[in-house]
Amino acid sequence: MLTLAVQKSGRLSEKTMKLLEDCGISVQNGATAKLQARAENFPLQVLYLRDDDIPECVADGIADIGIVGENVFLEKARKVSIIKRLGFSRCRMSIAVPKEFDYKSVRDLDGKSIATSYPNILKAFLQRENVKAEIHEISGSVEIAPGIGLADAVFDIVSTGSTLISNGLKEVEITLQSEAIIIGKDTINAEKQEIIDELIFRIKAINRAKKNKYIMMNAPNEAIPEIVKILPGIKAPTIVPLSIEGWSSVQSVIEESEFWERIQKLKMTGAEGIIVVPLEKMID
Ligand code: PRT
Ligand code: ZN
Repeated sequence: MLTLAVQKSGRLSEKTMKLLEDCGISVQNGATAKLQARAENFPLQVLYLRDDDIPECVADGIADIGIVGENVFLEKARKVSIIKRLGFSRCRMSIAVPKEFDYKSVRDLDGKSIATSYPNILKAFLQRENVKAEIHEISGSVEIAPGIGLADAVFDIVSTGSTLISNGLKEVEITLQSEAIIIGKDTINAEKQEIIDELIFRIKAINRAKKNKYIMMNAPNEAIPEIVKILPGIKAPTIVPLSIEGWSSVQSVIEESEFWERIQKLKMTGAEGIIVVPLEKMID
């Protein structure tokens, strides 16, 4: 049995639960569950915690792995490592100053005070940049600090940037990009490692499917050699004869990023009735 620590309720919880569901793991949701819940069809127990407690819980062995924002993982700096990047809850950590502040470079922060809930990440950044600024740690509503005279600048999570703007601030330094990650200890027993491997295998299949689409079209047989060149597919496209003489149905998998460019080329070959459908899972 593997123990996974996840955020009980917050910006990570919905996508975390959706990920488990997509992996075919049914477990009671954090909103209704108590501290822990056992998955019905997978050797997994889920602990619902505040995100700030997850790195420590994993480091202490209370949970074997955890899902947290990279920002929290870096701030807490526990003896745990990144097992898998998950690509959701993306955000950045930035320094922002009042919009009337004539900011030219990081040197302008020398001698200033910066309010943050992430003192360790900020400290590392200031050291790297050789800036001597005072760090003012506060636990929430960081963005109001300059307005009430508590600090000259802020260091906080930014997603759309609208919170900064509505508080009269402008983003001047992006110090890191963050996404949800799975963290774990470096040493884990073989039985648990096997469960982690199975979980990662399923996550990869889901992520691969998200990046690809299944494409089907009808084409005159003489256009097929050209279409095959445009659509390499996983191995090679599937070609099935249609009931109309001289026509076939061509089916393949295409990467989302190449999608529009290839569609235009396919149309030029004489392909018709092009249908594109999302994929759910894709196994190597
Ligand atoms: O209760 P608990 O301690 O578990 O949760 P929490 O309140 O500490 O964290 P939560 O749920 O707010 O965020 C969890 C994680 O989501 C963070 O650690 C980040 O990794 C990630 N994340 C992604 C974000 C955002 N996007 C985000 N926009 N976390 C916070 N925000 C805040 C940001 O600080 C700003 O004040 O949302 C506000 C709106 O952002 P803008 O830029 O879109 O206006
Ligand atoms: Zn938190």
